[in-house]
Amino acid sequence: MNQFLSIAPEVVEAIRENRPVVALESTIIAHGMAFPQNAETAFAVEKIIRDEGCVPATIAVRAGKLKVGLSKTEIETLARNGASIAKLSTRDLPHAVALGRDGATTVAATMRIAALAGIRIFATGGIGGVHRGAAETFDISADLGEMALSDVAVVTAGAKAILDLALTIEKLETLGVPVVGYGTQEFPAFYSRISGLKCPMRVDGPEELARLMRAKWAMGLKGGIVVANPIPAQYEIPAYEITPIIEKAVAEARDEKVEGRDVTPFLLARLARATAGRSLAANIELVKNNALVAARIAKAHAELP
Ligand code: PSU
Ligand code: MN
Repeated sequence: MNQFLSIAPEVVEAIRENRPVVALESTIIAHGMAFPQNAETAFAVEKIIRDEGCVPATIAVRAGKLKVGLSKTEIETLARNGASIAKLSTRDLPHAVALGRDGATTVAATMRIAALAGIRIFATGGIGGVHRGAAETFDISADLGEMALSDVAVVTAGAKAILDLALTIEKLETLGVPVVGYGTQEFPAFYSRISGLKCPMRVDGPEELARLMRAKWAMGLKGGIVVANPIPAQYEIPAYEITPIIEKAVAEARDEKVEGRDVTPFLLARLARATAGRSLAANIELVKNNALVAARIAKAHAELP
């Protein structure tokens, strides 16, 4: 066990007994949504995973420890103090650990910590990717690089529509990461089920995905799997409605010189405001749906002969 890890007893036991565990990130709590919806969503997601017979493990950094499995109080602290909590990607972990800091972990950092703990499935809302205008800004989320390194399957509603989805898929192809449509051939665009882009492969159901996971890692192929799971139809915001709003938010970010780790939270907050909360409602529902699918995959993976 890595000396920097601090794993909740319930999670340790489940991992030891090969019972299904689903990892969850904390940046979405601290920086992806506002209070109190962020706390409510974090608790709802953990409950969905428990109701499926799995153990949830929300991941963050506390006093320099890589914490796997947070208490209710710890989740609530992250939710209430959003803006003042550090957003930690993989590159930030050594500093936070060495100096005994606290922070919320992105998809990249959560994948790394989950892999260290031996957790193979992780549910998020949407992974980071290649930002629009990346040819000039070079803004490509570390989530993509991590996908090539950590052996974790990440259930995600495609990638956020604030990104350049075509370039995101290209980058994942270069990195050798399977992008698997879950019950669809279409690569979903977070708020919308349709992006006009295709996934290079498709599976139908948790057993097929579990077999893909085993095949990949048993062959010694390192790295993650993108499980592209579309938002349920009743909650989607059609692309023609959300696209102009996104374009406006991206232009505002550029005009206001928002950079680095602040870009994604800025865009999410602008969208929530511009859609009078509709993007937030969609975000909440797709996260819950991803948690449900991740739990089913975790069970199928634990039950592989
Ligand atoms: N998905 C959401 N909301 C979020 C994020 C994902 O629905 O807030 C976060 C994730 O933690 C992801 C991060 O890893 O945004 C990407 O940030 P960046 O683009 O700076 O890598
Ligand atoms: Mn970035």
